[in-house]
Amino acid sequence: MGASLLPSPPFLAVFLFSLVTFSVNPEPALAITRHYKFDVMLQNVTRLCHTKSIVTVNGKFPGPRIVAREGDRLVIKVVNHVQNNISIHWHGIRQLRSGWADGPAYITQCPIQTGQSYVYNYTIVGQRGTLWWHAHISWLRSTLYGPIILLPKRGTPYPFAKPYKQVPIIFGNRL
Ligand SMILES: [Cu+2]
Repeated sequence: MGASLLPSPPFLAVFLFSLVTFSVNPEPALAITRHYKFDVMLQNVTRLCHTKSIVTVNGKFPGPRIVAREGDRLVIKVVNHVQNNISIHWHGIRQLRSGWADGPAYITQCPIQTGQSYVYNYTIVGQRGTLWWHAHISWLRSTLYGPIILLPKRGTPYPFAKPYKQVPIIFGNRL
């Protein structure tokens, strides 16, 4: 009598599996992993009729933009091809359980040495908007930087009217 009120074992197993799966990862199909490669290298750059060899990411100044949606995982391999030790800080990103990916050299990581690489791996949680990344060691931050654009989840509106167009504007040092 009392036993007939209990759910059958297979039903209970499916229910518990769903409960555990969806409480750990509520939207498994929506978030993706985005891969980037940052080659830190010297590059001749001309500004205001003046050419100078500077440290860049992928030969670009300002550096490449990172684009992700809220909930996405970012996997960014940084390879150091210059003579200086480097690290990259993902400015404003909340590093939840990924503090080792934050980037300040000698604080959360050893700097990446010449010829070495490091893979930054973190997830965007509860953030959208435009942030930036930059070198977090010595004077290298003066030329190593670029935008991080965090879009809302698919189907989630901006907390304001949807912009017609977006153009990141980055202020930096004159070379
Ligand atoms: Cu910063």
